[in-house]
Amino acid sequence: MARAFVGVGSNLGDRETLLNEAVAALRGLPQTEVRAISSFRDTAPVGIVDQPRFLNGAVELETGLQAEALLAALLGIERSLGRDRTDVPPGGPRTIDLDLLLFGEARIDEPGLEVPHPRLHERRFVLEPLAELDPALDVPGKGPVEALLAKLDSGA
Ligand code: PH2
Ligand code: MG
Ligand code: MG
Repeated sequence: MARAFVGVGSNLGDRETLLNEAVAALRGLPQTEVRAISSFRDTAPVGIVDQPRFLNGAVELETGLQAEALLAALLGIERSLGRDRTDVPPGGPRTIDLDLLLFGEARIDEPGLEVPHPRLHERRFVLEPLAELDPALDVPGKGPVEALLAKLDSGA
């Protein structure tokens, strides 16, 4: 079993309902338990700034799935909740985004699957929900989430 963390985000449609539906779908995955859910926070868009504000959170899972199978399941949940990738630039608006942030202590670099998520350590909308779940949580190769947040706060 692995302890995995999934980032959840939405900036199109009824954001809160979509995040709750995503969590319900995560509960339905085989060999997988939802252990904890962060609060959902309203955040300013990062990257493409000219798009609606996001609702973001993080979910802690205990799973017997392999990382590749979990990723495929996350993409399936995105599709089931109306995610349409046609004609949308990377980082553009979406009904639902489920990102595999951490998979135990694993470091994975495969086409389509990079864990820890490559931009996790510089994104407050990811670090804050993770720190709410576990401030000492280790990001392999980067350090504890609370230290990564402190680094952002200091502007370093
Ligand atoms: N996701 C992005 C790009 N920018 N900004 C916020 N605030 N929240 C997000 O989830 C987000 C973003 C690409 O996945
Ligand atoms: Mg994302
Ligand atoms: Mg994504």
